[in-house]
Amino acid sequence: MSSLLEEIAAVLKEAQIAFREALDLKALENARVFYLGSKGRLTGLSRGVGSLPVEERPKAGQAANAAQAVAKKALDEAIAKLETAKTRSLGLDVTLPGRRRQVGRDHLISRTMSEICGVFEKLGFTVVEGPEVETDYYNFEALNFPADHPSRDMQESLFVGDKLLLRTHTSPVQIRSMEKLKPPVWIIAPGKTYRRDDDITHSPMFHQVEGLVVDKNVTMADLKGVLSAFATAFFSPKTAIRLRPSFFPFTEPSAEVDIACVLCGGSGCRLCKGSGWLELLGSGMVDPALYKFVGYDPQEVSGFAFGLGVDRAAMLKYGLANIRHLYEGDLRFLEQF
Ligand code: 2U9
Repeated sequence: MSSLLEEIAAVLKEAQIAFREALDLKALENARVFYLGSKGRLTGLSRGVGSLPVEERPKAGQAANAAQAVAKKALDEAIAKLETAKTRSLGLDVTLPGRRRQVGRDHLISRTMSEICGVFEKLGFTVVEGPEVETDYYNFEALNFPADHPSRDMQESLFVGDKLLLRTHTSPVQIRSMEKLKPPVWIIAPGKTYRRDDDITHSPMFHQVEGLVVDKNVTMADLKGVLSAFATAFFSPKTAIRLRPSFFPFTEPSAEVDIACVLCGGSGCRLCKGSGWLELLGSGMVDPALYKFVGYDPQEVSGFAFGLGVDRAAMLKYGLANIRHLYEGDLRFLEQF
């Protein structure tokens, strides 16, 4: 009897040392099988209790069970220690709080651009795109800009070569489209545009959406109807528009399009400087002189065109005080939209 108890104590001690000193989980598993497995040494000793005389069995049984429990605890502690060491060595601390996942979204400019294009697509326009580095021909000449027009001046255009510049508007995309398409043409050209301009409402890189319709019997009434539909869909169902005479080299007649002030609705405030109106778009009937550049017959077709600054539209719709907010990449600003 006493020899069995002594053996149990000795094997337990051996098992505790083996568990504590195992260098990795694999070695620990081997030690577990060796001492606590179905054919293990401590398990074998527990079974040995059955062959003792009946009166000795309870005490020996208790000792064997207790030894197994102590060994099991030592094993669990050793497993925990090795697992912690393993996660630490991976540079992982499972006790740290979880990292918050940042949910991405469209930048306010992209969102405004999609909203604008979305309205025109519902009105039957197709989106077209083109290069940001343009030739003098597509940016100016084919758009009826006189050779000495100030927009061709280095002051306003950003040249990257003798006859190559960063497009100052998206109109060249529409010339390129007309070269490829036959009327009816209902297209919208969104994209980045560049001018030498830099103040609180101007950035040297800005965004435009321009539209062009060339079809049979198109009149200024169509222009006004389309732009009025746009203003009500983009701003609010009550947004009125008005047209004022203007001048652009590529349209004749031309008109500035104002919308009723988004802040006061037309009664007059500091945003609209008391006038009740805000300038939003430029527009006009396509100058028939342009058709000769793309091989259309001005006797057969007529059209209208318009352009608006996306940055300005975003500033008015979302109430921004400074265009620079759109380009600073400050998440505290961007996450508000
Ligand atoms: C073709 C023919 C005509 C596009 C037009 C404007 C008037 C206009 C400005 C608004 C604010 C540019 O971003 S802005 O500074 N745009 O005033 N744009 S008509 O006319 C075209 C375009 C293409 C072939």
